[in-house]
Amino acid sequence: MGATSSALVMLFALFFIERLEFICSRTNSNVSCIASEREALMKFKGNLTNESNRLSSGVGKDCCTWKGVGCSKKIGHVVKLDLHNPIPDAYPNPEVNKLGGQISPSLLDLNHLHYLDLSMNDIQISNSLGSLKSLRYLDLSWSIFEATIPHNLGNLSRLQYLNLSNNDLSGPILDTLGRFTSLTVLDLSQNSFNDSMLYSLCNLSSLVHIDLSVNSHGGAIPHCLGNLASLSILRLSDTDLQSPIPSEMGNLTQLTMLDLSGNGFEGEIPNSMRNLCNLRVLDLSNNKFTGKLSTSVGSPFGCIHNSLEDLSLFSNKLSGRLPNHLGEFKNLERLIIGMNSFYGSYIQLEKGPSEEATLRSCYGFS
Ligand SMILES: *[C@@H]1O[C@H](CO)[C@@H](O)[C@H](O)[C@H]1NC(C)=O
Ligand SMILES: *[C@@H]1O[C@H](CO)[C@@H](O)[C@H](O)[C@H]1NC(C)=O
Ligand SMILES: *[C@@H]1O[C@H](CO)[C@@H](O)[C@H](O)[C@H]1NC(C)=O
Ligand SMILES: *[C@@H]1O[C@H](CO)[C@@H](O)[C@H](O)[C@H]1NC(C)=O
Ligand SMILES: *[C@@H]1O[C@H](CO)[C@@H](O)[C@H](O)[C@H]1NC(C)=O
Ligand SMILES: *[C@@H]1O[C@H](CO)[C@@H](O)[C@H](O)[C@H]1NC(C)=O
Ligand SMILES: *[C@@H]1O[C@H](CO)[C@@H](O)[C@H](O)[C@H]1NC(C)=O
Ligand SMILES: CC(=O)N[C@H]1CO[C@H](CO)[C@@H](O)[C@@H]1O
Repeated sequence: MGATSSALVMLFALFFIERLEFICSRTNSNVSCIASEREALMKFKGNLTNESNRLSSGVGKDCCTWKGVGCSKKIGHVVKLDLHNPIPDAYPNPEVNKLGGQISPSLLDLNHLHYLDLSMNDIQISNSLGSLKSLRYLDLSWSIFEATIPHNLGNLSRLQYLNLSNNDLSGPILDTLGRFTSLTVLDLSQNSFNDSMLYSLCNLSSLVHIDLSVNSHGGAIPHCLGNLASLSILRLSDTDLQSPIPSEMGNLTQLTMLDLSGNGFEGEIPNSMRNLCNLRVLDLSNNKFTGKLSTSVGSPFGCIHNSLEDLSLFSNKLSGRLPNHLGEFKNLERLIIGMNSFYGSYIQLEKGPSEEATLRSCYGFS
């Protein structure tokens, strides 16, 4: 549990520090904008359409006080641009808050930019993005108007947070993923990536959160994924993955959430997964897993019994008698086991230490 907390603390620290620095810089009237950076921002703004009140200048010429701009208190440089669309579903016209247009190369004059959030807009991304070498946080979710990704994005080797979700992307970013050695959070979900990229993540040991769900990666989970010792959240649902799960998944002891649903996984659920002592949510539904529960997650040994809160095995080819010791899952609140070939009348689930911690719903018993 302690180790999980530290992974989560790392994750939150990343956001919190960014935010804190932003607030400090915004409220400190002494930080004033560097002239060349003001010029760059003006050009950048000039190439955007519908900039709807973002980057609006406050009082005077100090660009550090502009909405969405953050400067470092220490060095005075612009370090943050947060231009996410605050009202993505504006009624009646959802387009009205979206930034449009192109990213101007003038952005490169912001040498110290480490935070860029352009999410929920309609922006044309250019290659200049790959030259913003100081970037640590990049959010382009729901934002890329033309579905291409700069080929040189891999040059952003300091990135800690990368979110490209919901862009209908397919393309060569995959070749360069392995260069993001500082990456903590990677979200490529809801795109059309069609090659197996998991292998290239194996050396990225800082990863805490991976979401590749809803793509067409295909292939298998590589054994080396078990190297990602800090991984807490792994979402791989609906990605056309196949083959058995490697037993090295049991090495990911910091996992709190594992979603492998909606794929073609087969074979037995590996015994080693009993060792996932921090796993709270396990979704293996809609796959082709076979074998008996008693030899896998349902085994009476291993600490997964203490942590699991939500378990779905719905729609697999699991069989055999439902093991009595299912009742030993102390914190299980939801269990979905329908569409399998289990037998056994019913399971007595033990009450947990408090009412909240007892099983709330249980589907699939025939
Ligand atoms: C940005 O705007 C300038 C001035 O209007 C124009 O010359 C330039 O072509 C634009 N660049 C892009 C990338 O749109
Ligand atoms: C810009 O906003 C106006 C409404 O203010 C809208 O009619 C127009 O479609 C938007 N243009 C783009 C490119 O989003
Ligand atoms: C980006 O990386 C490529 C190698 O993949 C290199 O050729 C190029 O010069 C780099 N670009 C910048 C701006 O550093
Ligand atoms: C990525 O962006 C989407 C949409 O903005 C958001 O819902 C999601 O939480 C982000 N992912 C991560 C891991 O932060
Ligand atoms: C992936 O998609 C591209 C087009 O975007 C296509 O050329 C390529 O053949 C596809 N690869 C696979 C393995 O399906
Ligand atoms: C991981 O690192 C090792 C040692 O540096 C290297 O041999 C291997 O090719 C790397 N794997 C990937 C997938 O990049
Ligand atoms: C990883 O898992 C494999 C297979 O379960 C096991 O043999 C190996 O000892 C584990 N490695 C570590 C570092 O825990
Ligand atoms: C160096 C500098 O500009 N210091 C100013 C910071 O802001 C306060 C008031 O907000 C001024 O009194 C200082 O002179």
